Amino acid sequence: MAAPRVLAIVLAGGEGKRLMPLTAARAKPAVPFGGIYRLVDFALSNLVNSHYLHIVVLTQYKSHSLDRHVAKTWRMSTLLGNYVAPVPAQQRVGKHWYLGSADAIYQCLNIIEDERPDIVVVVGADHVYRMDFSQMVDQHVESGAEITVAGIRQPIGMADQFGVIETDPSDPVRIAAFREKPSDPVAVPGSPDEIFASMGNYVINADALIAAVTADAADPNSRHDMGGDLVPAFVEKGTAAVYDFIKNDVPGSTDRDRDYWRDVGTLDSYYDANQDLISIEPVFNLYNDSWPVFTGYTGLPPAKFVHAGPGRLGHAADSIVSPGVLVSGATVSGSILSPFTHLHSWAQVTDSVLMDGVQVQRYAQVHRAIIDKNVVVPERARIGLDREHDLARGFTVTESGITVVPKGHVIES
Ligand code: ADQ
Repeated sequence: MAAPRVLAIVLAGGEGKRLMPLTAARAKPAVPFGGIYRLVDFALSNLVNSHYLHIVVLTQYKSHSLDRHVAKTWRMSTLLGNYVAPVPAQQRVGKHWYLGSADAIYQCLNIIEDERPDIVVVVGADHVYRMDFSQMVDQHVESGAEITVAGIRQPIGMADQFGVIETDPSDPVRIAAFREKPSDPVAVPGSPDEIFASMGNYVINADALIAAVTADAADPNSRHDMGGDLVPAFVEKGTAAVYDFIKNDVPGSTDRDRDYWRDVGTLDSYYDANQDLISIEPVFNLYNDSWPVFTGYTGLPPAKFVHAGPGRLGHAADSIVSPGVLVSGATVSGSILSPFTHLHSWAQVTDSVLMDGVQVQRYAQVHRAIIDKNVVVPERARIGLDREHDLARGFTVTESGITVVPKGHVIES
């Protein structure tokens, strides 16, 4: 049988309120991650590595840096007809923005109609993971379902953040019930502490998707959401299947990161996922060149470590150091340094994430902090060492004590 024609849609219009202040000036999928990446790079790399090369990225909220990143980084040769195209909300069907993720697809039906795919792969834009979507498509075609939802086991305490899937005991691939963010979740049979959570990734027959979003658009009671409205409608019809992520076999994965998937929806989960990259045996391995994560930086100078005199040995341990970084007589551990961060003599940076262009001046100390782009940490300043002082200066301090300094913040000396 010929391989199906596949169009991929990346839902990238989400606001990411719980990631404030990192999302104050940019959409969540554009939030920098792991030094040189943006969150959307993980979904896009997965699609490209799965050989799906007709991709539209639906953007809306504060989309400028996201549109620019996608257009600049992911521009492909059009010679073979392949593309990754950012599609900002266009108000094609009325004078309103996307009302929800299903409405975003409805408003872009012209793209599906022009492209005429057999199957549409719809994925979220703000998760860190590796996945071969072609394996999910294979199961989808074999099962005869109209929609297949990717599922992963998660702690039951997190049920109110996910769509929760209940399967049919006599046919474990069929979804018997699906509830979006329930307060009374049903656990996985035989595993009372876990739920089967939707990963927000769907494989859908193109005809069924067109019919479903069109019906949804006409329903005045719908919130026009993929998880809240569209998936439950397919479940009701009995045509929804689940693809268990545990089956996904990505080349080069280690036993440790084979089923790694993180929804970096909060500042604490964002911080933890960054730390997962650092450990000696990484929880998520960026160095798997069989399934690379692509991103945009080119033409940067190499990172440089300078011994700036007695007692000023510039070094970094247990850290990720991007190109363009300069560590001059400063000490770094357990941290992520993004391009063009510059650390000066006697500065100390521990267990932190520094975004592009951050400067840490002499004798300054940064501990368990996320510092957004281009912030200058002045001489002798201390960040992340005194919670009350950090709050008083207008920084965000998370439940687990991570201090977040927003983009453009001027820290007083
Ligand atoms: P949430 O992440 O809460 O749950 P949502 O906020 O709709 O759902 O975000 C899903 C994706 O759609 C994100 O990539 C987001 O950027 C994008 N998005 C949101 N609103 C959009 C809009 N108006 N236009 C375009 N894109 C938009 C979803 C599912 C759950 C599932 C979790 C997994 O609804 O069932 O468990 O993802 O994290």
